[in-house]
Amino acid sequence: LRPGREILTAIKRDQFYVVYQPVIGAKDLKVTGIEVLMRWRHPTAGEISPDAFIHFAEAQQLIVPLTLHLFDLIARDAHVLQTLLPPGAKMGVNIAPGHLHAANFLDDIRDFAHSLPPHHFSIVLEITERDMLRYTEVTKLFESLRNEGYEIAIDDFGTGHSALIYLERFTLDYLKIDRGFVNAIGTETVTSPVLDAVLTLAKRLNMLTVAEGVETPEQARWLREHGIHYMQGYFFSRPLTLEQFVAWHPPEF
Ligand code: G
Ligand code: G
Ligand code: G
Ligand code: MN
Ligand code: NA
Repeated sequence: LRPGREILTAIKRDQFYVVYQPVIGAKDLKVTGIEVLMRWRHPTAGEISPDAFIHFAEAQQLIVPLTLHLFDLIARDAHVLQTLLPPGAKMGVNIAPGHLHAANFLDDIRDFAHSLPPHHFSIVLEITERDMLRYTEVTKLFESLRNEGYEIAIDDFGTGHSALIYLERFTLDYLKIDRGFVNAIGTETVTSPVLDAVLTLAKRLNMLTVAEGVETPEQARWLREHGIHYMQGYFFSRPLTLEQFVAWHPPEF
């Protein structure tokens, strides 16, 4: 299998599909939005990991057509998603650096926004911390995006390098705390001082916090007691196909 060469074919043959992971408000435990994740089911190779195909798409200069295809897939589902999510629901989409730097990025996001039912979804662009190093020249773009009402999340926070300087340089809306931190709650030590400090830092920067990879009720409780704003993870729900999302009910606490 040569994933790069096959990406365009796979788009044409409708081999990509999307899954949605609910994001839960920490106060009322209601669904406030979703993160959209892309999947590729290859007819012979089976499920191909997004880490692999996103990497290949970037290397082959195909990340823009692939992400535009993702936007089309979301638009197809949007009328159903609208019935499952409250007005103002956040829709988190992962953005690869190769797309963010493309000349048409802002237009692509506007087109995507216009393809959705009006006034229902609020688009959150998830940009990984490890990519932040390459973003010194995107201050203006971030400003334009935020002025037009799009929100920006720093994804996988805690896994990259030299990220703190970027928190001062850019105004960002959400800090998504990598699941590595969440995993450590209640295991390594009784307290989680680094995670505690990260939450305090986010508060000082006026950023909202999202905990990723919440797998147990103990983790959810710790996070809520320490002021997390939003949570997502297997405890609440795995990423779901649209069909599965329609049938899904949040866990009882
Ligand atoms: O293999 P797994 O159990 O993770 O599949 C989860 C769901 O993904 C199933 O409900 C299946 O219908 C859906 N799915 C798998 N491949 C495709 C695909 O190519 N297109 C769409 N739309 N859904 C798919
Ligand atoms: O989706 P998990 O289920 O396996 O995702 C693995 C990695 O792939 C994560 O880092 C996730 O952000 C990334 N990923 C999943 N879907 C997309 C997508 O549509 N675009 C980009 N750029 N990355 C994605
Ligand atoms: O990098 P990003 O945060 O966009 O990717 C999210 C990844 O985390 C996806 O691969 C998704 O399937 C995975 N994920 C979501 N919830 C959980 C969880 O509770 N535990 C684990 N181990 N992975 C999760
Ligand atoms: Mn993400
Ligand atoms: Na993440």
